[in-house]
Amino acid sequence: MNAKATKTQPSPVIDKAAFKAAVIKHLHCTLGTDENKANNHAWWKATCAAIQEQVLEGLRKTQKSHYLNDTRAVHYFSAEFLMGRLLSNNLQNFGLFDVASGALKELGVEISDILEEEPDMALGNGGLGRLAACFIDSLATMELPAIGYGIHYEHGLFRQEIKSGAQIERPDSWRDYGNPWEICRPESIQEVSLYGYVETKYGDNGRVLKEWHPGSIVKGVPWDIPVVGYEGKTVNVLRLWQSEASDYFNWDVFNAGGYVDAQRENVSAETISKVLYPNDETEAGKELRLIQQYFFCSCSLKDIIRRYKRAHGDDWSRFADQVVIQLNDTHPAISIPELMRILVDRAELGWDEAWGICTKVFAYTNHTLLPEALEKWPARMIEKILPRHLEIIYEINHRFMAEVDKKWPGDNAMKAKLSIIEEGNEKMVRMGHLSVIGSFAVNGVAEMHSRLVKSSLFPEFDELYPGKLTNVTNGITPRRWLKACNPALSKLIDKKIGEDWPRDLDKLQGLAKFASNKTFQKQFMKVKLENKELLAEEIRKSLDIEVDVNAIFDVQIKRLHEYKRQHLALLNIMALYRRILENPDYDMHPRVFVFGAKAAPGYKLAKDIIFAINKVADKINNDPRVNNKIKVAFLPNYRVSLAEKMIPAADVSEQISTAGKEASGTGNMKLALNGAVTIGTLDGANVEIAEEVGDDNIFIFGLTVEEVNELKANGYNPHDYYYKDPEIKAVLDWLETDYFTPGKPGALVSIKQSLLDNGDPYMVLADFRAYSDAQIAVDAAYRDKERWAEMAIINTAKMGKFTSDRSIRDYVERVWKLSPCKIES
Ligand code: OX2
Repeated sequence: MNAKATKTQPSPVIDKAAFKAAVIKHLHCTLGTDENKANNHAWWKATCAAIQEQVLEGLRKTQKSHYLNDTRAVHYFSAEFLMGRLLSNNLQNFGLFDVASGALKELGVEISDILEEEPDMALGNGGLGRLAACFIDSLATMELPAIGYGIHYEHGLFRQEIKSGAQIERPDSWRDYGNPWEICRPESIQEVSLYGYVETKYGDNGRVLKEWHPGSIVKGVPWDIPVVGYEGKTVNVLRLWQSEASDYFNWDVFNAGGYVDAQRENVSAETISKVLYPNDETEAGKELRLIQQYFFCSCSLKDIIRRYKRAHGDDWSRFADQVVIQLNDTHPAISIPELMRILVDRAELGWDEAWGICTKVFAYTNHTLLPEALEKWPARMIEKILPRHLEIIYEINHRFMAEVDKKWPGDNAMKAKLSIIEEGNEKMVRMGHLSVIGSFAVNGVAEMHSRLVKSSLFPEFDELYPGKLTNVTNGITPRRWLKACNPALSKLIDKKIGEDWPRDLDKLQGLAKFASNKTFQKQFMKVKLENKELLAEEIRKSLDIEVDVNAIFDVQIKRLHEYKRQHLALLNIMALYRRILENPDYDMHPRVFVFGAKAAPGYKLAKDIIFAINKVADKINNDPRVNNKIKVAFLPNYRVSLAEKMIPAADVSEQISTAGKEASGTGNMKLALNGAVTIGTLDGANVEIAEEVGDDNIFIFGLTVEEVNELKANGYNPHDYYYKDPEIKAVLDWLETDYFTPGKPGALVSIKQSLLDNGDPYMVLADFRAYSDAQIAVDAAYRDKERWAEMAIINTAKMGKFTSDRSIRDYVERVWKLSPCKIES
């Protein structure tokens, strides 16, 4: 029996006729074309313009209400926002998707075609940037006063092409033909200082005054992207800064002489926001990257202060009541000394008062324990670009060292360990330490990760500041990751449990009681099959590979990184292939392994793994002996809009990182929400997913963190596994031949080398057998159609916890202390 459908879908603000008229008006008046001439791109732009009328109306009302109520707001500082496409979501949020679709149909246009015209806004690398995008969606939906601050990159994450199996990077140009959503705000331009030197002066009563004489000044031009909440009530903004040359010429520095050469080394203003650094989880230590970070932090802080002053003048006493700033990783950590500089040098507050404000304003999210991702900047570099900030960092550290001495008197080793400054050949500034010291709250992104942050990354900080370190488990927006990307499943769920799950995802729990209902199982799996047909079509178009939609769709989508272990999946595929060659009757349900992954352009082994997957795919897909039991499809240019096609079609979700390495993962949540069953290690949020769905509805395998550490401590030797397990040996040796790369033996050998000669840093061989066995268990489970359907349904039903609305609620309660603001119409 169907639950009574509660009607809480956003009700459309305009009807079909009005929407159609708006589209035509924009076709004529905004784009200068007409219905006969317009191509899909023009229809897309006109449709965006039509909905943008509603968006801007909502934005105006929201800003007015926030201003009149003088609300406390959260400012989400992030170097990355991976927004993807906006049209479909904006339509959904205003309840206008069906209206628009109907209006366009009457004009002879298919909405699905025009949605494809929109370039992804790919201003981020992966999970960290997408998390920021999900969070601002939830903030708007929950009617919380919030603003996202970031960088208006001219080029987002590179476009990936695959040529002869290898990744090629091409520039991404998401704004080439104009972006219909963004609004330039020249009235809010800010200026940012760089380089130069610091002059010490003495004011009245001997007060030391520092004056920074910058070597150059650049302009920050803000572009606002409206962020529409579900049901369209609150429309917040994402403000992205673009750099431009300012007309300022520093006569002061010029006249002092000797700076001309230094000036020549400076990066030109326009370069600052030119391109997103494509390294996920690696810190490149490049000067331009530090400048990018400072650039957007400085612009954003000045913007916040301008707004604060409009209401409170020079009275700083309420600043920390009105403003909270969340630092998305350490990328914006330079904000801490920047706010100190503004308060001490500009507002002339005493140090203690300024520090008191600062440490009530900032909160910091840690996303990783990987040492290569923990940012450190050479003190010399900071001194060159931001001479005053280095002085301030030293002063913060000096006072902090006194605190450490109080707690651990005379313990110099402790001081060296906790200092913001790492001494060595080259003095380095540890941005993580600066962030922990300068923030009132620090969080990890899943329970297990936060536990490790406390116990292994920052244990002494936890002792020094009890209660500062906390957890907020990540989440994903169900509006994009179910409602918009999987309309068929959404409609089925609406029918079964009502329509209010997109704002209250715990409602999905109501599906659990139908998990063993045969009719519902059939309906659920029919939707899955339709989604698999759509993905099969995509695979055919993109790769010219035919896949069987009755096969198990096994999906691994994420950045390519050794710790994520795409090569573990590859070894298993090769092992299966070998078993089939040895025994043509090898019993397995047909499976399609689908990959999507970009490698950082400078990450050689990651690129080698992509190459190997493609080469193995070529061979297997074209080997008649395999008899279509295995297909391997590596879909190029993995991005948000491609994820939206892959996720609804997945049967199996691969989450196979080495335990302790994946802080949370969010793809794991998206896939499970869409009814995929996870095969995974006890890592990151997999642990919490397992708790929610129960052990019977997930395939957990492999070493635990404790076991990984123990094995490492006892001296892990991958050769033991190579010699003891003949299948491992055979598969690794296979990589050395020219079987997959005819005429080019050794083309895939780097993978074998990393797993043997290089010590297998992520313990792929140690987990291989357990993984392979777990895959056999998956195969067996899939053959019981009803049992599988039940598992898939339970996965969807139990994902309530992982809505980003819950994450935001946790932040609001534990960190931000914010209240919603109703928008007056
Ligand atoms: C990622 C983490 O690797 C991933 O586990 C997590 O889910 C995501 O952030 C969002 O919290 N760069 N990307 C990440 O960390 C860093 C650093």
